[in-house]
Amino acid sequence: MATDLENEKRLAAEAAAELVRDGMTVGLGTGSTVAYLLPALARRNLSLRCVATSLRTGEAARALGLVVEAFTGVERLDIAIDGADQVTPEGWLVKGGGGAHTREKLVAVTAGRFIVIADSTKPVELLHPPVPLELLAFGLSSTLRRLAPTKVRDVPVSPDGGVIADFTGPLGDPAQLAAWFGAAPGVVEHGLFPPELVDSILIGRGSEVELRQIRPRA
Ligand code: A5P
Repeated sequence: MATDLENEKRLAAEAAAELVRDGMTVGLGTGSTVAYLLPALARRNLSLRCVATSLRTGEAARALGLVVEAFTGVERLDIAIDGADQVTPEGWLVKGGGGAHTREKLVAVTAGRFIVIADSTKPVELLHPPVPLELLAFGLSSTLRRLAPTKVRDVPVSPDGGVIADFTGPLGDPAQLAAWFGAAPGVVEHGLFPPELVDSILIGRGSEVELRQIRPRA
């Protein structure tokens, strides 16, 4: 079973790597599905400039010969490719299982096309908890009380010094919940990604890859 899932991740990642063209600027996501993207991209021997959403992805990509730049000076990306924890038919995502959702969202919003890669366990009809959060350490107890039920995750702080936590309450309407998190002082970023961010989702299913086109093709 584990092998089947790994194969689905690999198939989705390899299909996404084929969407990348020579000369592009590319955002690289984080996670076990993206781990299959990096070698698939490196094998294509294209001239690319990449930015990475985590230190781990950056190191892995460089080790494979990909050019990874600091995101500080990059205004626009042609494409970004990343995994997700949950995907709905409408294109809502929950991300941040690896705690990298703040950088992932910044990279996704910068990209002309944001492509999501997933195995067949990721599609859901309705999003469910937990929703990952990154919180400021300053005032943490106050923020946690206002966002209850939210628990700090037992992981290191993010590379930007944020505390990784999980909201475990009911989701209801994801747009309303996203707006609530977005307006809450102390929240650096939340793991709800709206369909407006997503170009398409590639889902590995058995030996096939299902394409869900979220944004209408230009
Ligand atoms: C990292 O913080 C996450 O958003 C990942 O992109 C997400 O958890 C998907 O990871 P896997 O590909 O390992 O399932």
